[in-house]
Order: sequence, then C-alpha cells, then structure tokens
Amino acid sequence: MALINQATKELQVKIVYYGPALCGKTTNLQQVHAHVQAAPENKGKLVSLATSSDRTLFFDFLPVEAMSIKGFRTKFQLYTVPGQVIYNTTRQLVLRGVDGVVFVADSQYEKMAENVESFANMEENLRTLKLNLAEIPYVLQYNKRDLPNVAPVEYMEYLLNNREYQVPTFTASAHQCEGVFETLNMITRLLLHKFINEGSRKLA
Ligand SMILES: Nc1nc2c(ncn2[C@@H]2O[C@H](COP(=O)(O)OP(=O)(O)O)[C@@H](O)[C@H]2O)c(=O)[nH]1
Ligand SMILES: [Mg+2]
Repeated sequence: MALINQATKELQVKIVYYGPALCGKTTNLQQVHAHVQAAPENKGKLVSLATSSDRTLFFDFLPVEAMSIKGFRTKFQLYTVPGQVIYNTTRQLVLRGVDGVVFVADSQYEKMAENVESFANMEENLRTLKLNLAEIPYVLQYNKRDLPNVAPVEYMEYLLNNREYQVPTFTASAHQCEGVFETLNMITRLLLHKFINEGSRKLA
C-alpha cells in the first residue's frame, strides 16, 4: 500500500519495472527521467543503488499536474530490478512495498523463454512477500519492436497475458521513447483508480 507522508501531504506510490536482463527497464527509466513533466524541484536524481555488480535504478517525481487524492499529492517512485537470474534477493527487496508493476518483455523471438521465466519469477517473489499478482495493478510492455526478429504481439499475449483478466499491453521502442509514456500513464491511472476506490479508508 502506498505510503502516506502526513507532513508533506504526499502519497508515495511505488512502481517497479520488472523483466529479464537487457529487456529495456533501465532505458524506460532514463526516458521517463529525461522527458517527464515535473518541476525541477519535484524531480529526483536518477540514482543507481549499486552493490558490487547488480544495479537497481531509482528516481521519484511529482508530476506537474499532480493528481490529488483527498488532499494528498501523488509522488511516484520508479524502480528497476536487476534482471540477471542470480540477483533474486535484490529483486525481492525491490518488490517489497510495491504498488504497481510494469513488466517489460523483450520482443525478440529468442527471448521468449526468458520473458516467461522472468514473469514466473516475479509471481514467485511476490508470493514470498505474501503478495498476489492478481491484486496488484500491472501492465505489460512489449519492448524492442523496432528490431527485425520480433515475435508477433498475439504470441506474446498468449505467453504473458493469457489469464482470466487481461491487463493492458503496450508495444514500445524504449530507446526511441516510443510507448514509454503510454505505459507509464496507464499504470499510474490504474493505481490512482485503485486508491480512489479502495484506499480512501486508509487515507481518511
Ligand atoms: N533496438 C532496441 N534496443 C533497445 C530498446 N530498449 C532498450 N534497448 C537497448 O537494449 C540494451 C539493454 O537495455 P537496458 O535498458 O539496459 O536493459 P535492462 O537490463 O532491462 O535495464 C541497451 O543497449 C539499450 O539501448 C529498444 O526498444 N530497441
Ligand atoms: Mg538495467
């Protein structure tokens, strides 16, 4: 559940970009950081929380048109996880307290197994944290659509979005900033919707 800062009247919403190594999570955050509409004082630095060789990126921002829920302005915290299989402890740490997820999949055909494995790993890590993906707003981003060897969207839907409730999906070329804000706007919309509907008790 989002953190409430009574002193600053801010609601802090944590969004995690999850996905296999090299799918484009860092690129998404860099593009958002470079282009998001936020006053300079309301946009944090892009911070790399690095241990020896795994990196987690983080930054937060308060949008120019700050959405207000019951008098609280919404501040978004964006995190990436390290995708390499061996950094699972870090992924679990980053997922702690997550409000919403952007799952970034690599559209290249040969990456499908890694996408599926990473998605399963995310569900497993959420379960370890006593969280259930069905209760967490998330969206899918099929990235690297500019490359020649991509799988059809329908196939990726079949692999990653074949559930009772289908979630919104976006195609993207993150390095060209295509699809990046469409993805972010949708997850923020889903989150605000959820807080307005369910969170009001906690904010009251
Ligand atoms: N062709 C192409 N390359 C991309 C795209 N997004 C990211 N990349 C590149 O893929 C590599 C891995 O991206 P990165 O964001 O570091 O992946 P991460 O491991 O998920 O954080 C980098 O060289 C990026 O420039 C994309 O949409 N198309
Ligand atoms: Mg990265």
